[in-house]
Amino acid sequence: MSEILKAFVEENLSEETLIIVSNREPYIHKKAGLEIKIEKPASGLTSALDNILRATGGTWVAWGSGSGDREVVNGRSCITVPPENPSYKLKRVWLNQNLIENYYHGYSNQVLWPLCHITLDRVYFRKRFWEDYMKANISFANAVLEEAEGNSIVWVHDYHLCLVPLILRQKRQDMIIAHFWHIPWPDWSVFRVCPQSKEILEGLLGNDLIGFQIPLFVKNFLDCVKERLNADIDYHQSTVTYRGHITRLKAFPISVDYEKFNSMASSQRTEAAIKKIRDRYKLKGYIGIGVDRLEYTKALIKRLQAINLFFERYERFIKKFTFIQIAVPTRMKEPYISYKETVEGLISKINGRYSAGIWKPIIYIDEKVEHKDLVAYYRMADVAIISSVYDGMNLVAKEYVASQVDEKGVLILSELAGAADELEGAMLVNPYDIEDFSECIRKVLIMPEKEKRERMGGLRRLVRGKDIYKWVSDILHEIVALLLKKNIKCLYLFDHIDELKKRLVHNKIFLFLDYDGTLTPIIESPDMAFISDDMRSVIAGLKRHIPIAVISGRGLKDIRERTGIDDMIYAGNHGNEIWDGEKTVTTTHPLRPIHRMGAPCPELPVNGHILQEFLGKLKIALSHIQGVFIEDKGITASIHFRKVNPKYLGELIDRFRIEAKGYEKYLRITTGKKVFDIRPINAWNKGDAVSWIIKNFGEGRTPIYIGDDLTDEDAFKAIRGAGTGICIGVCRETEFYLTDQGEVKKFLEWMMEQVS
Ligand code: ADQ
Repeated sequence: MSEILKAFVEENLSEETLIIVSNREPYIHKKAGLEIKIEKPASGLTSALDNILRATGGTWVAWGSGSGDREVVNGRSCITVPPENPSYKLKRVWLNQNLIENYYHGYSNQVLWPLCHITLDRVYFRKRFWEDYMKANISFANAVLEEAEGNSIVWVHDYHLCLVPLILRQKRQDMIIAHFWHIPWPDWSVFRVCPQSKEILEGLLGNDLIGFQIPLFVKNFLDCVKERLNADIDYHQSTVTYRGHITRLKAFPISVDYEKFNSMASSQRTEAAIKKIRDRYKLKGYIGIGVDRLEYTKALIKRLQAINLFFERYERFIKKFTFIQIAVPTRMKEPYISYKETVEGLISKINGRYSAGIWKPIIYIDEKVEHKDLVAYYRMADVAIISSVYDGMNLVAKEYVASQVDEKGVLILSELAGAADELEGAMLVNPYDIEDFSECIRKVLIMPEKEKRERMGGLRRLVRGKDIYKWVSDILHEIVALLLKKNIKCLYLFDHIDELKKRLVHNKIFLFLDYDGTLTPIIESPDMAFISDDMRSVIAGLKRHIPIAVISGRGLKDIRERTGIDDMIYAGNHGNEIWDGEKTVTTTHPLRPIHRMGAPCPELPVNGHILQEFLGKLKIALSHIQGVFIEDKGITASIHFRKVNPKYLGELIDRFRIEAKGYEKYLRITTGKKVFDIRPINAWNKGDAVSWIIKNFGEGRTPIYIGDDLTDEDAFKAIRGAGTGICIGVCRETEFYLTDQGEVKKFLEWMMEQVS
């Protein structure tokens, strides 16, 4: 998989350099007497990203937190890593003691971390935290700018660096900036607690792309933007347009290096290690495992309470079940110091209560265990317990699955961890319900072998198919799509009008005009969108010299009446009904011989019926949301929601999505400007109509198509190479753009001068 990723990067990103920015560094140099030792932190984030940069090369910008860090870098604060096989550059950002206290331990860990994990009583805010958070973010952004080249792609990580994207954007408009948010994003009722909710959201909206772990966090983020900022939100496309910049949001569930864990766990070294562990602790019976940073959100206390209750309720498991808790101390400050003490106190209490002879119920290892050694614990454990009260993903769950080469273990997973979204086959628990939790441990221990294997087999297939390389590759694909978009060369037409002039043989033009958004502005009520008299008379004048067709998603009758010019060609219903100037015509598409006429098409009885059925369901599902207008145009339909109060947009999209499930096979649903357009999957689009009209009424003529919407892109594509597309607003599919309907009129007047 790593090779496939490498090939993808070489093919698509060979001109670009990747810069990863995170708070934690992947390699820490620590002084140990006269020596300098290298450590790798235990966090999921760093282990995942190190793998990526090893494969792609590039730069990693991070806080130089180690006591020996300054001694090993060059004059630009850089060092190449990993030490055993230098493959990329690590650039260190230096933070003084105040910044460490206020930016890291303060704002990051006492405000954003507990806030996003909905542990509001642990949120502790001081003004100086925020001031230094801003300063630290500026330092990180400056370090990026020192290393960035013209073609750099910046990939920022996590909650420590929310302001970096906006700082970079203000300096470099053209830079591709993506962010991955590793922890949960809470809903607005929680996020509003943040005194800097506006600044945090604005900082993040400097990104082109923000990745979250699961769709719920995407939705929560959009809701927060909706409540806090005056931004344009497209729930269907998951984009936010704020101050002219578009940010795309998407869920990318992070994963682990399946092959690495699988092969480490299968090795003879691991088999020998398992034997050693069994001998050392005199292990008999079932084994449970917990592997965590000593972090309150991982809810070790809830887990221990459940284990305590388990032994209290099911005494027969005394001496028959041993739980090994491996916990690496983290962020050694308050509240973590007290948390560690509470955890250790509870373990002593449980061990004091149930120990029998040399057996004790909990073995506690409070140190870091390298992955190559950790796999032995994972492989030998009959059950792994993950009890987070909230968690972005939780990589331990996936590491356990990847290491379960004998497929006999069972994963108990908190339903509040992001991993629960994907890991079907895990036994889900609510960590707050310790009775149910303890009962779940019992169920797992007595579970038939067959069921255990089936569950673990399924889980392993899942994690194998969606490993860390798939995660990276999904994000990089999205970044490449952004790159393509950024490289669009759509020119302002009036700056290049001579270029167009040279190309046109004036009386050989065929002009195509979209209606809404092109001839009329987009307004709240589509039924009030009428063409101005001025616009009408320019078109009518022009029509005397060149053929013109108006192409619209509206019904044919509607579009003819609104435009109000006789004796002209019209295509309504996205090209599915065509009027030749005198009558509705029977069309046969040159490429797809589908016979199509005004009334529901005879070749599509099923689709016709399905559209009506879908609309019927939508009418019921959306009936309580004020401002929705369902426009049934016979062959196609539009759901307008421009008038819906932004507060209810989220609900509208959710309900629409639920109802649309299963219909995608038959119906093509596209999002326009505050509208969903619904068409039978094999119905014509505007491109089909344009091709047919040219063939039948304008052979040899050069098409010019002016449009503003996603549905016009089919037409732009259809005339590519043969004619000229003009978009209202910059777009990917056309060579030229105009800014608004006033400029369309100006252009038509210019045409008039050319042809008359
Ligand atoms: P974490 O909360 O740090 O990060 P988590 O997913 O719980 O990440 O993974 C922890 C990592 O640390 C695992 O790779 C595990 O093996 C390792 N680890 C834990 N205890 C250890 C020990 N005693 N010795 C050695 N290694 C140990 C955040 C989010 C998560 C999200 C990750 C990745 O909070 O929800 O899954 O980022 O995006």
